[in-house]
Amino acid sequence: MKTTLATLTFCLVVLMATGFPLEKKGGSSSGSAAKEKRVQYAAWDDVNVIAHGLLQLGQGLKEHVDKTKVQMRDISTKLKVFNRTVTELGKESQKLRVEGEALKARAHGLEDREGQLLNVTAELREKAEEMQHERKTMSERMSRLEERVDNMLQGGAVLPDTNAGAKNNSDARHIQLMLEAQNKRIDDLMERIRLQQEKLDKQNVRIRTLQSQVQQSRQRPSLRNSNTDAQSAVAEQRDSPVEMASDCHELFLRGETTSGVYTIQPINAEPFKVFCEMTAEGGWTVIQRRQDGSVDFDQQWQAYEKGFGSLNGEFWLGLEKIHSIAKDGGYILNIKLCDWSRDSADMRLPFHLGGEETKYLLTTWKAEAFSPLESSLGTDATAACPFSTSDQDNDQKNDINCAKHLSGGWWFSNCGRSNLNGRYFQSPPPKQRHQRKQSIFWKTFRGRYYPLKSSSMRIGPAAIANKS
Ligand SMILES: [Ca+2]
Repeated sequence: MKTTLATLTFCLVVLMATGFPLEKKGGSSSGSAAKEKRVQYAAWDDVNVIAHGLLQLGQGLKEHVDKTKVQMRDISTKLKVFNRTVTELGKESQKLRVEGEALKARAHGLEDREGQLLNVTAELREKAEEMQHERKTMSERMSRLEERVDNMLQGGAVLPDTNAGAKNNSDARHIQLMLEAQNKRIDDLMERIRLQQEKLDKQNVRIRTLQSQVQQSRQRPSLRNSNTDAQSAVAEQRDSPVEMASDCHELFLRGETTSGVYTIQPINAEPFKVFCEMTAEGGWTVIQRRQDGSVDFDQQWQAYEKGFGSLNGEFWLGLEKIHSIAKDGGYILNIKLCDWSRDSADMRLPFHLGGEETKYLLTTWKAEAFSPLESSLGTDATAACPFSTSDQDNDQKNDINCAKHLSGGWWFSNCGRSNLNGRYFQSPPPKQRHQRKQSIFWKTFRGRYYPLKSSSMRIGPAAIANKS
């Protein structure tokens, strides 16, 4: 461009220097023809020079326009790329925001749970303190009594009233028994407090991890990196044993409200799948379901230990899994029965299930006496019963193998009280008694020979049952 301008300027200067011969021609009208011709030649040269200059100028301008076009194209390509990047960044940051919100919500949920656990722990601690106080009072009374007994024994010859001595002795024995019972309760409570504390610690770890994740996803400058990191951190968290809920109620407390199949991991156990029934009061873990006879329940010890059937249909969860969920205590067993005229029964009993070494001893208890309905499972006389199958006879009938005599595996005592794992009979049931007695029955609901239409057994922490 500069060169073009220089050329043009040069041409103009040349023109000025020649004194614009064409104008001069108009100025001297009296000049000769020869002179005129010379002037005309000079003017032609000038025109050539100018034309040449203009040509160069034109070329220069064209080059400049071409260059500018290329530059414009570059700039517009760059702009497009920039626009795309801005849109992508916008999307990424939106995704991150959503993820951050989800993490925050989870952290919040965990904080709530921590609060609940703290309350429970405080309650338990209070109870334990009360117990300890009671124990102290008892032992004071005990030592006073012992003192009195000693005094009486020392002055035995002088004391004619032997009845009073005997009475004091029986009082002392009574108090000693009470004291032992109290001690056992205190030990139980201490153990529960320890377990609660363990859970609380795990929750705390989880809350801290989540909080730091939320923090990180907020702070990280590179959007793309933080996105993948947060995702992998969440995935890691899901896979870690701390993350898995220990039962359906914990899932419920974390915000799961839909019944269905979930994976849980009780403390000191491998993860496994369960069917959770989410109700308004909490999350129940289903351990048995009969409804259509689609699964054969006439199985042996190993099958009853591991579990069988389909979680969405009929199934037995498995003694080992039930034990691992409920081993910490404080669980309720909820049994539901239904007959063919749609009458139903519903029982809730606190229970404890021992491990393999106890043959999965089922213990049930109640503050008051068992109701007639409940007495088909537990009675005040025999509230604890080991599990039996046809290949493991642990029942209380010496001459009979209840499981072989009937069908399936159950906590058989005398073969005649209940069996929810018996054979499934469609309606109408067989007429022969010896067949019907192999069925699913509950003596104190519809009698010994009535094959029930459906049954379900589920377990949940006592906290659920107290709510309903
Ligand atoms: Ca037997």
